[in-house]
Amino acid sequence: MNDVFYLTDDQRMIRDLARKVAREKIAPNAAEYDEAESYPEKSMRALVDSGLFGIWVPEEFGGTNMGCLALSLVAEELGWACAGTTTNFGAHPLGGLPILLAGTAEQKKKYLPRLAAGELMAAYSLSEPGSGSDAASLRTTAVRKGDHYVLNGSKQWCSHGDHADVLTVFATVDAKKRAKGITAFLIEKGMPGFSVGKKERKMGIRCSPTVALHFTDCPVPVEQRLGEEGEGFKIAMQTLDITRPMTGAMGVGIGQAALDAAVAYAKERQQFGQPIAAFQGIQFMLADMAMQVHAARLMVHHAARQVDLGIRGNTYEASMAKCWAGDAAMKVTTDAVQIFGGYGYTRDYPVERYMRDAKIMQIYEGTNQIQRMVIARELLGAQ
Ligand code: COS
Repeated sequence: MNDVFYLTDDQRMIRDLARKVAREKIAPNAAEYDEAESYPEKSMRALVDSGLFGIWVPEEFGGTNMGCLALSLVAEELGWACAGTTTNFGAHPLGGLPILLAGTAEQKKKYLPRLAAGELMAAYSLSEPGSGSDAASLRTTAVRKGDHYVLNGSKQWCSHGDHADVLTVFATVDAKKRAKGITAFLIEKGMPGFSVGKKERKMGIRCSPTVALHFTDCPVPVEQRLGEEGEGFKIAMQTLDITRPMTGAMGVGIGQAALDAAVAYAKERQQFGQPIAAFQGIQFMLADMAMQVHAARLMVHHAARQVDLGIRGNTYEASMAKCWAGDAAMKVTTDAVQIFGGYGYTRDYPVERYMRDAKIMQIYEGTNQIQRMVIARELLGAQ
């Protein structure tokens, strides 16, 4: 099988580094962290030591500025090893990119170098208990009082929020204005009136903490506002245009891991006097799985390269990549469990974890129904 021929030497180098870290340092501990639902300290330490946290940060702020395709290549490699750790990794650009997109010179200087070094962790918080897909209906309020805002409300489903030092949080200065009232803020851990709430008990990505955030009369200095009042929704969406390919890439990684496991098992498992790989029923399943993963990878790379080439408006392709790759991950991991038969349903083999982890790929960073809505809007225009 051919390697991805269009990668630059730098992209190849970063992919190979991520592959090495993923296979040597992350994969060996993935099952244990999943079983214990514990934070993957060793895996996260390996990521900090590898310098991978800085790949989306410009060089002037201490990063390596490798771009969206590189981020996707890394997410695929890490996703192959442990989707929970990859979710923790992905929360960092998700929370930090808004600073790059909309931050002042001071905000960039204050946060980006330390984010690039992995000294600070970032997270992103848009969803609330009552607003998920309809993100513009969020209810956390920000009321201006002199030189600060007062935030009140609760956020939900914040990936890695309890380990984040700085969080991009979206609140509204006027709920009646929907999207046009939404404003972004940089919230720091330990700010008075800000607390981390319940940690969810989840089906998959169990070593990635998913938490609620609470704001009770939380004073936030005006300097911590990101962009202007009312610009928050666009900042949120522009960020997702960059990170949805990365999320798709995580799905590609999980799918590839499931395919690799299924191929190996099919060659080894004997039934009716021969390896089950000799049966056309299994061969066709494996071929379909390979096509799903391959198509997903190409869609992810296409959407990511649009970002790197500075092509504005990759929303359509980013949604397609995220949606296809998430659906592919679910299908391929389900088929991998089927090929493993009863063994696949046990925790003795990794495919049941892959299947549980794949499910979130169809839900977070916008459900795949929302991605289809975005795609259809592009196709149909204003109705
Ligand atoms: N880039 C820049 N601007 C964008 C944009 C994008 N990708 N998408 C929307 N906008 C702008 C629109 O142009 C519009 O601005 P104007 O009124 O100035 O034209 C504004 O944002 C509101 O957009 P829209 O009218 O499309 O908002 P809707 O409420 O109809 O729905 C969806 C937007 C459904 C696409 C959005 O709410 C969404 O993505 N929901 C899922 C949220 C999500 O992914 N949550 C997971 C969070 S990460 S765990």
